[in-house]
Amino acid sequence: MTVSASKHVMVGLQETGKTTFLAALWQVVTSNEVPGALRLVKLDSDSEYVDGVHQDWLQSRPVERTPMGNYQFVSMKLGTVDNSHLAEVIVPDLSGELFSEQWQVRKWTASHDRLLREASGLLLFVHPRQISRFEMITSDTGELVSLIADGTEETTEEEELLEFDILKVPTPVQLVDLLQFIAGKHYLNHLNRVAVIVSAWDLIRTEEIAPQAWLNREAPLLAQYLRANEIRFQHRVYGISAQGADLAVEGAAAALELNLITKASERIIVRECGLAEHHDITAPLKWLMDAERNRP
Ligand SMILES: Nc1nc2c(ncn2[C@@H]2O[C@H](COP(=O)(O)OP(=O)(O)OP(=O)(O)O)[C@@H](O)[C@H]2O)c(=O)[nH]1
Ligand SMILES: [Mg+2]
Repeated sequence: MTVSASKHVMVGLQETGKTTFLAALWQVVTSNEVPGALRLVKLDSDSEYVDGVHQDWLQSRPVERTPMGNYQFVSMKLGTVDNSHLAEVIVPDLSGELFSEQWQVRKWTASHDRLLREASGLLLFVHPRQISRFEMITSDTGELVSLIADGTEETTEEEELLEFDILKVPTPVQLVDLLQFIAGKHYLNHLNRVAVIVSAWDLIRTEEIAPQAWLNREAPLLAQYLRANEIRFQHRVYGISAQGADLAVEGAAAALELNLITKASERIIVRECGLAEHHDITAPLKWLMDAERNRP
């Protein structure tokens, strides 16, 4: 039997759905509820943390935010159903603040560096409500730009100049920077697959848009960076609702409805290119593992 040891890292800014994904993943890999999904072979880390977030998830409570400095490693050996392939998946559940801090100070920690040295794939999280966009250049803004260029645009006293705030830079710029950080380090060349997870897909699915098309529209810089750097990073975009519904807005009613679903894994909604919606939240991990299996 082939035993590969691929490691995959979850990255994403604050509150982008990383911990909720982990809780839903735990349900799927331990329950046998989803045909064809990866299953848990062994948990190599303390189960207390993952059990805790899983309990919240099962009871349709939003998981707690991961505090800064809380470096939770969840190390699972997952296998395909026929046992023909096993892979070790280490999913460090890092606080999104760590990534924001990296963006601000332009450094990452030694432990983060060690982790990336061992990883071959990234799960890059984008949350539709947390994405801060660029102002698009419309015909109106185009006119304004030419007025400014001519020097004919006058500023009124009421117009205040805003101080530059690095944390207000649009999310896609921060994510591209994160990928460029990795691409700039030759010793991370083996980290060459990126599964983009558009989380909270329940907020988007009624639009009937494909995840890649959504990324093109909402985060064009990131989509374009990935397209232009296909040789450095292969990528796929997945729309995933790990929670199954919007607990923040729909609250108790949504929780009640989720609790009625007999197989808890069926709360999960996964949308990937060319396939109908399904519940296999291990799909992006299978794709990331595939690169490892195909490595010469
Ligand atoms: N509607 C909806 N909301 C979701 C989903 N997954 C996560 N959320 C919400 O998104 C917010 C952030 O989720 P977390 O899983 O805590 O995100 P995180 O990336 O771990 O956040 P940090 O630990 O703070 O970095 C919470 O309010 C969740 O309830 C989903 O599938 N659907
Ligand atoms: Mg978290």
